[in-house]
Amino acid sequence: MFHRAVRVLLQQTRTAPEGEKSVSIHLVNPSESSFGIAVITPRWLFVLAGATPQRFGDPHLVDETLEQIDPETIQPGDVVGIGIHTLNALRGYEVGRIARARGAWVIFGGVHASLYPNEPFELGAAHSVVRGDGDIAWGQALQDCADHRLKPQYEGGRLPADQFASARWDLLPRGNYMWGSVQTTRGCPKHCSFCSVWRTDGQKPRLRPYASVIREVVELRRGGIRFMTLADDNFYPVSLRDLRLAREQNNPERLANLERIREEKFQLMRELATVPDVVFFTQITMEAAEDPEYLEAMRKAHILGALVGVEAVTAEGLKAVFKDFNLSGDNLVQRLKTFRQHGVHILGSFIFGLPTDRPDTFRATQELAQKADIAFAQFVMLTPLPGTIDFQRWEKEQGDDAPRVNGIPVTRYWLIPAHQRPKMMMPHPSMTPEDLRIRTQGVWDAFYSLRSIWKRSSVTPHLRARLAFVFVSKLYRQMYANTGIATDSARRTKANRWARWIAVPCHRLFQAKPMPELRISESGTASQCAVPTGSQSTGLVEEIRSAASPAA
Ligand code: B12
Ligand code: SF4
Repeated sequence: MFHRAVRVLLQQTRTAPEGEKSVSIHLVNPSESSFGIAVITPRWLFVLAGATPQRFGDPHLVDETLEQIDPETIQPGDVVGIGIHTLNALRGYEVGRIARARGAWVIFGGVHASLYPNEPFELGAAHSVVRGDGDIAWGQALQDCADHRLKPQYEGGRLPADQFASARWDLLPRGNYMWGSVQTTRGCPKHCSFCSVWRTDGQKPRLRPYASVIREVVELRRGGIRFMTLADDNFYPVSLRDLRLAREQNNPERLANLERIREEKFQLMRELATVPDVVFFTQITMEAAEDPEYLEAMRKAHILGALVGVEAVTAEGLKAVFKDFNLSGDNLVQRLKTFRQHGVHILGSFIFGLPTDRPDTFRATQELAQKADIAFAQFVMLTPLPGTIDFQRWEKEQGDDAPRVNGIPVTRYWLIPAHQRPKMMMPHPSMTPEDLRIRTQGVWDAFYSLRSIWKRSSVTPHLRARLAFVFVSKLYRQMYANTGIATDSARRTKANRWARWIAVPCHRLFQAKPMPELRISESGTASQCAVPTGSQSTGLVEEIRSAASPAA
């Protein structure tokens, strides 16, 4: 609390250049639940801090997954930027109303505000909404606000990757996060029916110049963050199949483009491999298992874990979500095992509630998850997320007769308070929502029983790592399963308390000694945006061990 007060004071006393009114900029990541410690840094907060023009001073960053905003910190004339995705939009609107009542300018952004730009005005007391990428539009909105000509809407669009703002990791509060997050690519060429990424971020992968990625990674590691997630939608944007098809279609232009993207990924991984004492985690499609060269490069780059969207274990289920590039049955087990054989541990993501699911799907999924040697798993209930094909279809089916809770149609379920929100939105042909919920909870229980976790933890090299594995498994389960699926508020509160309690030892296990001696070489600084394709690693990272060289 004391540290927070000092931080706020420091930020408020930082004055703007003469002639400009000194206002504070606040960026708020809304959350209903606060745990004191969070697993992954909400990247957008630090990126928008990086996108905030210097003349406005350092923004005051509030991540409500740590602690909720103190309204007293907002003064009349301040600007409050709120980033929302669908599931935290309701709290975001509450924060917007609080900020406006304090006399602040309220600007919304993020995936949900981009999809529903009117909602923040209707419910969140917004003055303005930024749609799409905020890296440049945020600075424009701030300047317009200072010039008293703030527009109601800004179109951030999809920026080319060399215009992505870098995160301001110097503003990262020490000791609150277990994992940092660095994005290397936006966009995904696939088109899964339950996912909005390919529609909002586009199907053309936008790869950041590797030098700017490495600079962020080094900065985080220097500050003592050893574990980092590469927050890409899909770390394998070009598959061997894509290359083969381009060759077969005799399309040299496409082939050259795909080969360039692939080479840029290898270049990045060669550079990541030079960073000492780090562990990365990413999200990847299952197709990567067909590509041993790629998996080997991942291992060398210290990418030791990846979320793989398995979604369904049957061919019919995969077809239902437009993901028939995935495998099913024994082939699926083999594919998932391949990652592990190359030293990449898997967090398998499974969806329950597909129309093709039957009561025996739950047990089959649980057995497959155990058989495939995956380290972690999440079992999510099919939720139609705005911007997806599933949502469009479902909304159309519901028409004007959608069931309502407190007068709110379920097709706007994110506006229903969490404790009253139906757990299963899309009706299933043979199972009731409660049936689906109980069976899903049962699979979480079985996969995360202490006995199963302990057995899986044997993949770790030593006792400390094994303990970390156990704690993280339990934390993951508490944060995502119990709070997400539980219906009654007592269970949610208990799960939150548990998560808070486990988060403390977990965090200690993830802490690492800072490495101030890490530097980026001159060549790295000089080659900022250029990506020399086909070249070997230029070795941007230098570890300067000499006591004589002061930390920069
Ligand atoms: C990494 C990631 C995670 C990680 C880390 C989350 C974290 N702490 O940051 C993990 C795995 C934990 C996670 C969890 C979840 N995630 Co997630 N996640 C992502 C992913 C792949 C990248 C997010 C990221 O860091 N992007 C980099 C930043 C810089 O980009 P950005 O957030 O889009 O911000 C830019 C703009 O939107 C804009 N902007 C954002 N905020 C603001 C605010 C203002 C004021 C302005 C001006 C602009 C602005 O400017 C930014 C810079 O251009 C996205 C996919 C995606 N492409 O965004 C999904 C995504 C955001 N996740 C999604 C979902 C659904 C979830 C979960 C609900 C899944 C679940 N069932 O549990 C949970 C929710 C957890 C939570 N409470 O936040 C959905 C959200 C869809 C929606 N309609 O809301 C996405 C879009 C993926 C998808 N499949 O559709 N996620
Ligand atoms: S689920 Fe994954 S593979 Fe499918 S479109 Fe979304 S990001 Fe791409």
